[in-house]
Amino acid sequence: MSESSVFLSGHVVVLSGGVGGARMARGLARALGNPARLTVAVNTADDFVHLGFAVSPDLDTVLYTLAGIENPVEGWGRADETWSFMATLDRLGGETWFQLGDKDLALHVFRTQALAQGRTLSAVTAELCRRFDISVEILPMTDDRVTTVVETEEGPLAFQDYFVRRRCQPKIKGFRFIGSDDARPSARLIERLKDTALGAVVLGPSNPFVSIAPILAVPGVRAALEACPAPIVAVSPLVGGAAVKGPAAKMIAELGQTPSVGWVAEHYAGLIDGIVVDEADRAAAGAIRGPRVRVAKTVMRSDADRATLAAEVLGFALEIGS
Ligand code: FO1
Repeated sequence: MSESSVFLSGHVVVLSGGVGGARMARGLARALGNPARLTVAVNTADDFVHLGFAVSPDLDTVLYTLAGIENPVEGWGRADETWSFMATLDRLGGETWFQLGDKDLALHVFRTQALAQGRTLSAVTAELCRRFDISVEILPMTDDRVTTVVETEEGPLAFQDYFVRRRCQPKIKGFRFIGSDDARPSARLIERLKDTALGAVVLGPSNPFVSIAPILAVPGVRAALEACPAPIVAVSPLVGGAAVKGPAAKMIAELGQTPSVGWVAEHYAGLIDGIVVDEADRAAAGAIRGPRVRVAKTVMRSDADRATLAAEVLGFALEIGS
């Protein structure tokens, strides 16, 4: 781990959705040495009520990953899971396209009950951090309802229908974040972004359309980012024109554009001060105009990889900020 991460002082905020963002968060917590220096702002537009349960996939993926109990293969759901609930529901003829393990189910029941009692998603998330002994601050982007609708050639699809039930097959035409105009951003997140103690903001290697965009669409968030004095660094979710995980490259192509690190830099133009790209994109990096570019190993296969990449990102932010 390069020593420069030791010298980046101050607090770090990472914007996260999906598995890649959660893994980046774990790397940053480790590279910072003190996890209390990290805040994860999490996309909640994937959330939905399923079988009567309030499910927050991106929040749970961050919780499990920071607690080190996530399913290491899928990245979502829990390790050492059992599936009695799903097996029995299947025999009853219930919906099983969205896999809910027995341990995972307990969290959905807990959250559903807490929300029904009038607690906010932020309060429930803070309680879960305490329960899982997580000292990283995990913030839902908003406590209001924002819901991603994927416009496809077959018509509008709810996010989990598109992502899980249809396995991202339908050609996309666009995205809508229902409710985002009326959503109030997490007050704590805005506070963090305005705090002079902020050392860096990281856009995780998450899907730009369905993980990062919903966070930026919450009124006040983009303005707070544009006004924040700390460097903003994006980690490219694409390597060699392909997504490390998920449908980002397919979505970009279906919108008639070319998936590349240049596309990512352009997509975040005006928002980011730097972009970290993989060694595979060293040549393409030369053509990037606007943000500064750092070439590093961005494919994370182990905790060591995550911490190393995080140290590179923090060192890059330090270099930009100085
Ligand atoms: N993704 C799948 O591809 N199949 C599933 O059955 C599935 C279940 C699931 C349950 C809980 C949870 O927190 C996430 C789950 N995911 C599943 C992943 C989820 O759809 C995505 O992680 C996010 O919505 C987008 O990153």
